[in-house]
Amino acid sequence: MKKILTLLIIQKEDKILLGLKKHGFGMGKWNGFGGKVNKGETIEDAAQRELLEESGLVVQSMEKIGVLNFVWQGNPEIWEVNIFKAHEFIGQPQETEEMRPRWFLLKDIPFEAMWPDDKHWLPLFLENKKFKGIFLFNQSNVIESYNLYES
Ligand code: 95L
Repeated sequence: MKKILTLLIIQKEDKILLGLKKHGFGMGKWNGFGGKVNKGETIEDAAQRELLEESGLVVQSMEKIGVLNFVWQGNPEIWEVNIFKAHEFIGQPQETEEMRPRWFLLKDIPFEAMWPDDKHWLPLFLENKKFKGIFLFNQSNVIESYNLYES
């Protein structure tokens, strides 16, 4: 069982926009914007829709930077997360039911309050290096093992 998901991070000069997830899975962590791809929707359309739903922002162009697979111990689902970067956007970041957006300077990225895989791939992302990888999480959402490579 494979689920296709999106993750979009906006990078402007020396900062990135993240959102504090207010409810549900990953609550309390600073995330990129994204979610599930619906039937009949392209991955790019889903990335833009989720950004709008979660932050109020519209982007017209984005770049695909990476693909990560997440495997969960005790769960047959594999998540394929398609990771995009945008530089330009329309609108002002809005707090939504789901997310509280905030800009972080690249030197102050809150890795301790992010998903633990981020410290591995976000440095590549910030340097526009394309990557692929796979992360195995245990039932406490701790990384058991991973493989990550530039592509
Ligand atoms: N900026 N990174 C994220 O938003 C992120 C990173 N890794 C994850 C791993 C599992 C998961 F369920 C969610 C995320 C996630 N949102």
